Amino acid sequence: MKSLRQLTAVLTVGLALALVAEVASAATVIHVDLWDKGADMEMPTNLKYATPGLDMSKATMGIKLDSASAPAGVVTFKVTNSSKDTIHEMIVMYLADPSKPLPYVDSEERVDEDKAGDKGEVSELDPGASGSLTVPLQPGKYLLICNVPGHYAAGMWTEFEVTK
Ligand SMILES: [Cu+2]
Repeated sequence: MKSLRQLTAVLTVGLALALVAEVASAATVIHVDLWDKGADMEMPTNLKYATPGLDMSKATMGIKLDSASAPAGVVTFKVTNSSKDTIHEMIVMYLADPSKPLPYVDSEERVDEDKAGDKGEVSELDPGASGSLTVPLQPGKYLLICNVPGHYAAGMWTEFEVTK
């Protein structure tokens, strides 16, 4: 039978390990703002990711982050649609090759989500609405996009990096 002293030592070590596990599993929180300049603005059609000569200052809608990176592990995206009149969403896309554009369906004016490496989404938020997504992410480059028709090409995407 263990002495009280041994038992106390075992309990202390156990508690310390539990605390370490708790800290390691805590999610990094990223705040995401889905913004636009209003539904009456004419949307650009040539601002897709990896388009040569991009001028993102022409974007009429976009995705703003309080941090563009997170350490590998669990990430929680807290997403707010700050638009007055337009539905937006946020999809996390893994960039297998960051030098290549995402697969795009011209007839639908949307990224091909199945082919592109979809890691999860907060879909179709009404103006003023919020939602969240918690997802484990491996190190690498990602793109956060809105895939409402036309929005991605109007500049509604942003880069996000997961570090080791
Ligand atoms: Cu959008």
